[in-house]
Amino acid sequence: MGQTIVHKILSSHLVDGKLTAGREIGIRIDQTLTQDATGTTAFLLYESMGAGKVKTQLSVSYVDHNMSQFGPENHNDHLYLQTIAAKTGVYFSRPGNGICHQVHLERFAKPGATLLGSDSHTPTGGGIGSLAIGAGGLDVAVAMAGGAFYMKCPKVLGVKLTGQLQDWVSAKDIVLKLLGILTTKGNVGWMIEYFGEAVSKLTVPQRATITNMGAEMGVTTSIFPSDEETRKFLTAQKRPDSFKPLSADADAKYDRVIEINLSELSPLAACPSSPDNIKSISEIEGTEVRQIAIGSCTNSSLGDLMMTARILKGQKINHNVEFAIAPGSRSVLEMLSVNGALADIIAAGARILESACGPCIGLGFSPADGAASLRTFNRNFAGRSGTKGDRVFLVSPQTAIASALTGKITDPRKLSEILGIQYPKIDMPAEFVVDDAMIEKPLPEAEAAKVKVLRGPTIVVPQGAEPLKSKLQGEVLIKAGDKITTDHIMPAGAFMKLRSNVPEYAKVVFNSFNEPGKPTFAERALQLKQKDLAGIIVAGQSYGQGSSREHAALCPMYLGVRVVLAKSIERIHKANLINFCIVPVEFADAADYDKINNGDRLEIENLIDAIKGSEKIEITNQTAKFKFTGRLDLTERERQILLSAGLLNFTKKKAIPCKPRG
Ligand code: MIC
Ligand code: SF4
Repeated sequence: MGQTIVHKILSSHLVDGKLTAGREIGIRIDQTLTQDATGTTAFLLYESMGAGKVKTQLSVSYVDHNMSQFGPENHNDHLYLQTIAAKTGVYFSRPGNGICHQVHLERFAKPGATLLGSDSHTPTGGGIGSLAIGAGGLDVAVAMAGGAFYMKCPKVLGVKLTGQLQDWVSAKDIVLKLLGILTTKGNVGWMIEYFGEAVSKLTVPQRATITNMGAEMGVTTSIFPSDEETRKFLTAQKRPDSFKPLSADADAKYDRVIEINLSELSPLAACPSSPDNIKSISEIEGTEVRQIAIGSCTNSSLGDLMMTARILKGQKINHNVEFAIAPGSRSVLEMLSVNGALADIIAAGARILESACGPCIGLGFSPADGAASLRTFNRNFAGRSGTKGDRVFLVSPQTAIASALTGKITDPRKLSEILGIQYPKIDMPAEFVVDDAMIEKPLPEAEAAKVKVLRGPTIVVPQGAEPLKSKLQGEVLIKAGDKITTDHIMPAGAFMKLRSNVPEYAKVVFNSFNEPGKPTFAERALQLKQKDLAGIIVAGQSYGQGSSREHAALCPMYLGVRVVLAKSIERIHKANLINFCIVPVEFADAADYDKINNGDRLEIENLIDAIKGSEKIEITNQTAKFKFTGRLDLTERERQILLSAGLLNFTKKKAIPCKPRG
């Protein structure tokens, strides 16, 4: 039987296990990426492994998230990252050079390569045919040290694209359509592979918009074939040698196929406050909008910004709307300025934000109370914009600009009727401006040895976990509902500057659930810890959606949380829990969730024995006086990690050198 692209790349990188869906496999990682908000911890943990120079073909450290620099924390992190990169043979993309995923796509990603990134949107690289996977920083640190990356061998969902996008309908609408079908939960263990006649009509950045938002579905990654469009993009980026063709065999079989006819698509939006709350623009048309932003790693490519400039040429932003752009990379910004498009955007009344994550992660440009905000981003989780009770809609650049001109949510297809604006056809340049001056290359050995690593006083080396005890006694610290995101667990925005100081950052675990005048989650957890009782988190379905931030495990671990008991847990977060020795348990019978309350005392008699070899674990609710069963869905390796008190110890004990399969 023929192979899918996913299987071709997996089999050429397999170092452990067999390619049977659901079974654990280890793959060799060719490239890694880290960004500052997760990278500081990743490099601190990497240092504590004593691994020296990175063993990958290429590792890049980006600074793109924490760029507001209120106080010394962010700059301390930047200096640490710059010097540790120089020491360990890692490329360093300086602040201002752009958002990691956009820059990586432009300058480094390769068809057929494996890429592991400490950011959930690493699958952006799937747009160029890379098998690009998001993971926690510790997993990336292990990969930098030459270790394999472990995951369950995925099932492959083939998404067949047919037809042709109509004018004013975009790649964003394709992925929003798919989000409406697949939703943000229930897709753990799948990878998406795109195929079909319409693929060749999408540019690499359009494909990257689509693979980027696979992260919102919870799939392990998404990938496109590598074809003439890929060659064109790599040639325009002046790295034609990185090209290699890649497609599924004609008789490849997918585990499931979904077909999307692009000719039938219309502009869509993800409405507040979940990326899968999809409505067509016609359903929400006319809603008054006060704030609009174009940017983020989803929609900030040259094509997106040229579209913005061409539509805005000679127009003015509606006076009720604050409108901002954040180009995805310095190269995009420079090209806009050289070709004059930036002048048209400025003349229309746009605010120009720096090439960084910015408002996407609640760092500035938060909307007013009650104001609807339209963004071309990928996440609209409640409060992520920095405003409690926010109303954020995720849309395409075309819809965003149309609405910016009218002040109301507007179907861009009506722009010609309303303002006489014709659809601008955007041709990609044959050559991009390529200037890697803001990317520092690895140093020769002798020079690297002389580099002094700068670790400012706000940087605190994270502590490892305590070993688990055989008898666990603990208390339910929080009973949360379905679809709890890592933004709920570990808020970003203004708190993100505390990323490299776990004791401080841990104070805001589950901050949005804290009530004024009552002890916070962190205070209650530390009180329990002092009494030698474990903290337990109880949650519904799809716990830990969204970002890869391992702080959502590391900080609860610091506070003494030892068990997460949920109806289901998302892939990256589950791996992070295990890496930091928090036991992920799923309810065998979801009905037991209803019988547990905040503050209940739970007891597990034989925790270590269960971790050693059982798929079930018996739990007693001493408060409500009943016993129930939890599921331990763990691979043998994950059991060993838990028994070793986390991945760091496990790796120190038993480093797995990563060799190609012979
Ligand atoms: C996000 O979009 O939520 C982030 C911020 O990029 C995170 C990483 C982080 O929390 O640092 C992600 O997507 O993994
Ligand atoms: Fe940055 Fe937003 Fe992309 Fe995360 S989703 S990497 S915060 S732009």
